[in-house]
Amino acid sequence: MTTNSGPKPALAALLAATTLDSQLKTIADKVLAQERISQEDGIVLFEKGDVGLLGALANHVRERMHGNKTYFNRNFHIEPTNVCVFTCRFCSYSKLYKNREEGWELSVDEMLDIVKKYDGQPVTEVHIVGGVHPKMQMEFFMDLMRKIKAHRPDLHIKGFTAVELDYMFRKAKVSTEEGMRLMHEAGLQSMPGGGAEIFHPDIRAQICHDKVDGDGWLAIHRAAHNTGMVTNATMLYGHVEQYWHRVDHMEQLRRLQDETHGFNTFIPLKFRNKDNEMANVPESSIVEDLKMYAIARLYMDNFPHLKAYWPMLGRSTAQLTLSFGVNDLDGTIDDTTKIYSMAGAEEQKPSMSTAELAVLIRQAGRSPIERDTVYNEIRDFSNVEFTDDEFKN
Ligand code: V47
Ligand code: SF4
Repeated sequence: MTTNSGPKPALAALLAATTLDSQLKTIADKVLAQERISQEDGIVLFEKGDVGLLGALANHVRERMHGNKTYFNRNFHIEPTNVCVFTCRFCSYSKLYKNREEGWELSVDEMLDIVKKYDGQPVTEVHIVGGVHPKMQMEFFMDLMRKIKAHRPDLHIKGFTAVELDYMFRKAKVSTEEGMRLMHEAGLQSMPGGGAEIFHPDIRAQICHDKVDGDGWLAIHRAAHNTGMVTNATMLYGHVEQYWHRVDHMEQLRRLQDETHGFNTFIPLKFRNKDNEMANVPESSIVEDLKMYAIARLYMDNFPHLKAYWPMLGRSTAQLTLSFGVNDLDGTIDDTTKIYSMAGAEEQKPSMSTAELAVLIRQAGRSPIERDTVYNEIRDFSNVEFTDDEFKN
């Protein structure tokens, strides 16, 4: 962490402007004094904050916490299935069980073959996430994880959203704590942040009425933290929710983090409207997206990291977010993830080599740092020179 050196001239000028709204000035003073902002403050930021001021404030906090460092990791995805028992209206990816011949279902061996494709490559993480298939139960995934670990013990397994785990534990008739312990013993080391959407029941009733509710999502992450695992948290924004629902969502995460300190990263996910039941809902603008990242950085004061998921946003917007509070761009990934391309994401073939990702970060004036899943620094790519071959993926 770097130390606070006071606001940069541009931020100081914005704060000194006589036209600055008095509520915004009070909130900005709190941020500079490293005081926590309230839920009411969060709503004021959404309603009154302009993108310039929010960006300058969030950048101040980002640089106070991380300087120029921008993290990425080398990972790949396994999506076991897109068959799903649930019916989230924003989902462009899943197929109901009755239509399962239109989707895919991978066997343990097929998934192990994906892992083996990376033999000898310097990936550090496999991210396993998919639909909730009624026949793929806890034993199936424990078997998968044991086999991955037997093949490659150093590969970190980040897997399963709270939605998938909630279903698995209920089917296996184990408590959340017991289920989490068993999954951890089988090889699960951390959890991604998916399935959170917006916690408020009025919004869940409209967009994802049949999967685990907000309290259930939080209980699963609490149990993971108590088992010694770290997890991430997401928020699907820019659809039918109001600003106060976003603040309420962030508040619940901030409270759990005060209790457990088990969250690594907060990831705002922009709703995309292609080929889903919410195609009539317009997508948020880039300005709205940048404001969302900035407010997340200001509000989530106990979350060490703020991630922009570049396959969803596209490369240029991802670069911009690095000046709006973001200090992590997820991974090099390869093109095995389909969740976003099917929802209309910018990147239809999300794959970037380490060289491409490092240069993208350097072009934004930041220092690319390769990390492992739990943010141990592996290598600083600030001054590394790449060959033409290294830009290929
Ligand atoms: O919960 C689904 C989102 C999430 C759409 O923790 C959509 O490192 C936008 O959480 N428009 C799952 N978003 C993926 C996820 C994730 C991704 C990358 C990294 C990490 C991490 C977590 O994807 C779902 C949902 O919120 N999603 N459909 C859509 N149409
Ligand atoms: Fe299933 Fe996840 Fe799609 Fe919801 S978002 S329908 S839980 S795959």
